[in-house]
Amino acid sequence: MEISVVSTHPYHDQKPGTSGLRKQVAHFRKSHYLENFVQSIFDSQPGLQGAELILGGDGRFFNREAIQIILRMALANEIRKVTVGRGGILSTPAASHLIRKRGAAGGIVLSASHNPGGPGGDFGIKFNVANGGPAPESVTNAIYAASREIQHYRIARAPHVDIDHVGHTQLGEMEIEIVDPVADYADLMESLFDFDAMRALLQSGRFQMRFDAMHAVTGPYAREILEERLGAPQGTVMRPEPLADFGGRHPDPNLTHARELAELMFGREAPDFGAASDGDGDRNMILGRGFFVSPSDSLAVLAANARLVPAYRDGLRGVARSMPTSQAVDAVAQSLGIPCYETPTGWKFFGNLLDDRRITLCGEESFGTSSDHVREKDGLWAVLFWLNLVAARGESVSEIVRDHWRRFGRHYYSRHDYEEIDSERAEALMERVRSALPELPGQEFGALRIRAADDFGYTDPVDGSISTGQGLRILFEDDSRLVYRLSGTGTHGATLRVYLERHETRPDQLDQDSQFALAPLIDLAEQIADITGCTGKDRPDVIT
Ligand code: VG1
Ligand code: CO
Repeated sequence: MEISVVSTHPYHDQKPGTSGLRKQVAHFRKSHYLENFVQSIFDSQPGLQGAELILGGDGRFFNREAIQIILRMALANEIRKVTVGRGGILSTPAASHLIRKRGAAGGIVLSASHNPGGPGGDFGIKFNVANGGPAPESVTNAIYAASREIQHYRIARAPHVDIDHVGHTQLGEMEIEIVDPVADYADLMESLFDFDAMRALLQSGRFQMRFDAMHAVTGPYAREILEERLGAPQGTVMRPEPLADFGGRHPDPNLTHARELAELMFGREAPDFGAASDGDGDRNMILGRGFFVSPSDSLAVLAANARLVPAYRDGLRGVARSMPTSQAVDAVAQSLGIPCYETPTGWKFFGNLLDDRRITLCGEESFGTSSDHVREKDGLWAVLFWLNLVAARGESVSEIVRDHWRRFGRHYYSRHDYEEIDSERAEALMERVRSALPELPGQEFGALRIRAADDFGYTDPVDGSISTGQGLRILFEDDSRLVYRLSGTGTHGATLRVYLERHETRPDQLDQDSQFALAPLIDLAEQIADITGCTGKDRPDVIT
């Protein structure tokens, strides 16, 4: 097949963020924009030549078009084989699993996660390496460097590839295999959890659940696993069909965007268990009847109860959390006598710890949790873990969490997001707080006394790589924390994230509203950073 070498010019904005390159669809459709980035992956990763690549996405607008382009570029760049999820569908954790299972050299996942989709929405592309995990910074930096120098890309003149039927085809020299996107992943889940106990729970007639797939990628996965393999009634999965625009909503599993589920779970006829996942299937929200499980608490509860799940029966080697995630899991690790690592935000920082077998579970406050079964966060895995716990303990979600708080105390936690702020103003705010850090230790604000303040940096204990500028931390003597960070996934201006945490052990103080329990810290966050003055916003856009 004829190969074209097309002249192009570098774009200078192709630096991957927290999780891949994310831009508005219109931006991705600029001439050669997608092609430049894909060629930069191939140019900077010579190990892909002659090897297998996994390809799929969350089904959002432009997914199918991008897959056709990438297939023709893969052929022109001498990839031996591309394995594609049928219909172009692969959730992020399913892609991670396929890379590992097939021994592929890497994978390309087309997703902008929880960002809205459609012609006016966002698109994204992530490259995962041979361990199944997101490319580490050394790799994303190499891709970025290649994108700044690119002069040509290679693409084959090839016919349109049918990606809607399972099977093998040949595109010139390259093999293409279209696979069922769900089967391998569902088998993996079945190998980890006690499906018999979960099936008995779901079919007992005294337990009801709902899963909101948000018209995103997890619909087919949740139907197969929950409704087919576990026998939950039809209709357990809400909004199950993946849509190119997610039905016009943000596929973001929180109480705002999973509105119907939230209304159901906090209503009079609430089911026992509710859950949701995001655009690409790597996030999870867990709800009990009238009860929201904070993602940081969720990680801690899973760690404390891991031995109740077949895959983790022998216990955990260690755990890790991203820096802004609450210290609830640290308390569990301490009681289990296992190490707890603190990494920068983003799943790529867990990869080495998992590969080096230092940790078994890890998670982030942003509704992300997973284990060593893949190298990505995994939404449905977390939902199944919770179902397994509920089945094994015979207790409700809220009973399990309240019992946890009684044992370990409660880490009141909240994240306040200020979205679409002017980038220069956001940088200025961060710079002002950064320069005030040295003065802060020792200062007192009411009952809060600052113990330390720094700009978080991380040295990877496995390969010694260093990542700096990962968030401004203010630590208090009572272990409360305040963190300021700018998002690395947005596509409109800057998003300021303020993370707030306070540990409470008094038994009669464990059931407060988080915003109320954190009020003094919330005031202090404003006082230190003058958020209102800088952003013109007197309240956050999103509170989780
Ligand atoms: C956010 C979250 C982070 C997560 C990342 C990717 O990043 O805070 O914890 O790893 O999204 O998740 P940021 O830089 O915007 O804070 V996903 O599900 O969007 O791939
Ligand atoms: Co996601």
